[in-house]
Amino acid sequence: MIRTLFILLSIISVSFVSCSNNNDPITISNAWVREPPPGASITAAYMSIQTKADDKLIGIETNIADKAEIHSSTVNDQGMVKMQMLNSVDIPSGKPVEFKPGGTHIMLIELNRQLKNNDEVKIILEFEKLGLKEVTAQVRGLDYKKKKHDH
Ligand SMILES: [Cu+2]
Repeated sequence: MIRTLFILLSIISVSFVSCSNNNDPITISNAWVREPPPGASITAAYMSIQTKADDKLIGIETNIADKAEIHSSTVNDQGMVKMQMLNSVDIPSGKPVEFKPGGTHIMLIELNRQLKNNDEVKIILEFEKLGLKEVTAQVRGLDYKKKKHDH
């Protein structure tokens, strides 16, 4: 009986420890999705990604869009934003990598439902070494600087 209790307690403490943030090799902060204009079927997700070892982000999965791609943005001479698909993004150990408007971002293509301000969206990041990481991103409203996107 005591032995059973001990095993039970150690299982509980192990699962408690594995849930704590300090032990997680991947830290995601400020994850958000831009609220698309009504009827639009495309939007972008942004976040800050930090890992405890050198790794690479190699894929994105989500159930809110048919496709999710990693894109980079560059501004050309005419001030137009050009986006390019990336196969992976290096995440160096201990240095946060920012996915942000005007920079590297996650493109959500063929949205399968209308996203509204404050909705929560699940996005799964796939890392080359660390595997999968589920992220909850908050949808933020349309009060942002508009830029012309040239796909
Ligand atoms: Cu894009």
